[in-house]
Amino acid sequence: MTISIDQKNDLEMVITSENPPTFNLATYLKTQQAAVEAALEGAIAVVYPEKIYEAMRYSLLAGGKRLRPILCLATCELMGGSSIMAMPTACSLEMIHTMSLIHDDLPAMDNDDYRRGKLTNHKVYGEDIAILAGDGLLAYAFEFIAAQTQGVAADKVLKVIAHLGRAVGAAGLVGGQVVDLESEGNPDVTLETLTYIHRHKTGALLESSVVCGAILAGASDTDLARLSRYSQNIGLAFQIIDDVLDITATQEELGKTAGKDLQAQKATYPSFWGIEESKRQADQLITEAKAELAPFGAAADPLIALADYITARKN
Ligand code: GRG
Repeated sequence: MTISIDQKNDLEMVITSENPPTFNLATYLKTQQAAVEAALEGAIAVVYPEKIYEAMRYSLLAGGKRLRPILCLATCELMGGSSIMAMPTACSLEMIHTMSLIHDDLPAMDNDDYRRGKLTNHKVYGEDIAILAGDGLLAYAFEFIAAQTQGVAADKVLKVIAHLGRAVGAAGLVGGQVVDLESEGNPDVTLETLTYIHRHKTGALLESSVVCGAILAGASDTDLARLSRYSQNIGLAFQIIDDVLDITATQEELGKTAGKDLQAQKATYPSFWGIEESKRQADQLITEAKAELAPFGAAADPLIALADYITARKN
């Protein structure tokens, strides 16, 4: 008897269900990244005035790890929801993240020429259009959730919009960026201030990625609190590793200028702890993050593997 591909796959499923395979992060990331790329590609059409839509698409579709959307999809699925429910929010997280990178790279802020291996938005379109491309992405992100989310009750969509709005504004990214700008070149920045900067500038959107995925799936308050602690820990670990990579990785690996923190006289975790202790602190945060997921068992494998990826990544 010839075995068809489907039957062969069925056979493989029987074999693997007897010996459950370990979760394969590389395959998972590839699948999820492809799904996110396809959704982002279809999210913004180029219409009149074409220049602004092209500028928005230039940075949005420039690659990147797509970590925030993937965290959102993974958490929604962990809590019993579907990727269809979460995809508009996942895309909007990437729109917000991308707009924050466009504005962060402006001459008035970090003044960077490269991002995601390409020229920065203002280098291609000019500062005026880059500011507006960021504004366009930010506004569209909220419109996109409100207009495109399907299969989720309106009160949950509203909760997601409120959570994300808080994460982006002065209580989140904007606040973190302000303290970061104020601290530049100040040799007396404390560890508390540095942690404030990163919990807000980087941590707030990563937390929102996880929590919003859970809200969409209707997670309980207990699970939301648990997932919030998980995401706060991975958020801080993410930034510690970012600081380490700024010193240890090359421009080719990072896709942006390396060594910027030292050049701008920024306080970083390695400047307080050194590289090895910084890595140890990040590992400790990841261990604590993963411990929060214990009650979910094997269903949390994607979130556990994503936490490990944060410290193992090379860019
Ligand atoms: C949000 C309204 C609003 C304004 C922007 C400029 C600004 C306010 C905030 C700065 C936020 C910022 C750039 C934080 C750094 C976050 C960070 C570690 C970025 C790198 O993220 P990765 O490694 O990048 O996930 P990829 O390219 O992989 O997506």
